[in-house]
Amino acid sequence: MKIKEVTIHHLKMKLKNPFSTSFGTIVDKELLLLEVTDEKGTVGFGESVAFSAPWYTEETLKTNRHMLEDFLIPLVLNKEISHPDELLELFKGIRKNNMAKSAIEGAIWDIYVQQTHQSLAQAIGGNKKKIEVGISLGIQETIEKQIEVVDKAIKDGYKRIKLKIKPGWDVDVLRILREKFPDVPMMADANSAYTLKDINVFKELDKFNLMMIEQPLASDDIIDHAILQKQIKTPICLDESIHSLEDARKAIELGSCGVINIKIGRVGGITEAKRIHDYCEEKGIPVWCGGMLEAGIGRAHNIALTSLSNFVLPGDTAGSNHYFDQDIIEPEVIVEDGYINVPQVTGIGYKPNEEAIKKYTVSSKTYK
Ligand code: OSB
Ligand code: MG
Repeated sequence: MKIKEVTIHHLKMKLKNPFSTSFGTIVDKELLLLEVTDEKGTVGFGESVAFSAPWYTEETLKTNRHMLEDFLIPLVLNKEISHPDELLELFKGIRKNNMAKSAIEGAIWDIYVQQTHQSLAQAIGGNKKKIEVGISLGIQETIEKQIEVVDKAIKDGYKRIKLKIKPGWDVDVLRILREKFPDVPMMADANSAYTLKDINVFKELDKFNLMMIEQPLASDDIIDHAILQKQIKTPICLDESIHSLEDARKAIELGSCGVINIKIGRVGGITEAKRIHDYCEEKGIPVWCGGMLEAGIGRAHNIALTSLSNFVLPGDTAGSNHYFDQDIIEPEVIVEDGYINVPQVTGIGYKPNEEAIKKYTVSSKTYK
């Protein structure tokens, strides 16, 4: 294929429920939607999962636009690309900025699978026909409200419940939830809110039979995580610390984690995500697919990725209706009894809903 045109749409989608983590609260999900057209007129979509502010990683919507406009789009325009894997080499001279790279890579995978008449899952070697899903629940204002949202998520069929924790909202909350829901698969995500000085918090959490504790320590650390992992039996899952296959290799060699959360945006695309998956499989490290409150395009990519064999733990890919009144794809992503069916048709398996996209679009700019 030869890319002839890229349009960046800036979308703003109101979340049904504001999402609170140890850093703060997201009320509106803003995203860049990339519409990429090749010389045959095939159109592919990609989604940048960067947020408006750099609280999760250093990337933001604006840094993504800058990278796309000034570096990444000029690199792909009019280049002959025969397989999306080639983008890793093409983007090699640009350090990090993984979410920006991933947005354009996702759109190119979309074009590639349409032109080779296969589903995205099939193209990357995913065999699962349905995937298990969990749900990530934000910090609530009161314990009563927290119990209520957990109860609803269980009734909705989600296969595991992830609770966000922060200092002051951790051991007591988890103890109450564990007493109320003794058999539910549960885990906690700290988004880097602690240090090794908080070891007693983790020793307490260790008593609640959690599936794992996600990213307890600094977002750029793998050393202290290895020290912590030696002192608790609950597996540590790394999220923010893993940006590449190299990061995964180092963390696994050091014993910094027992599980890895793979996010396509954080690692720079589907190709790198698959490589991390393959490496973890070889090393006996289970993985699962994380979420970034994606709209439909990013969600569709996550579902295809999760069809790979070593995604053995439920991911954060909840149904569209958990996040938005209306998603930007048709059909929307539907969770039934805690499962999503992996689309088997050509392409990503969902069509962009042009009307919905238009409704949410704040601005669009085309590059050619
Ligand atoms: O740490 O996994 C995280 C959302 C935004 C940024 C970081 C994280 C999350 C979630 C929600 O946990 C996952 C989702 O429902 O998309
Ligand atoms: Mg996380």
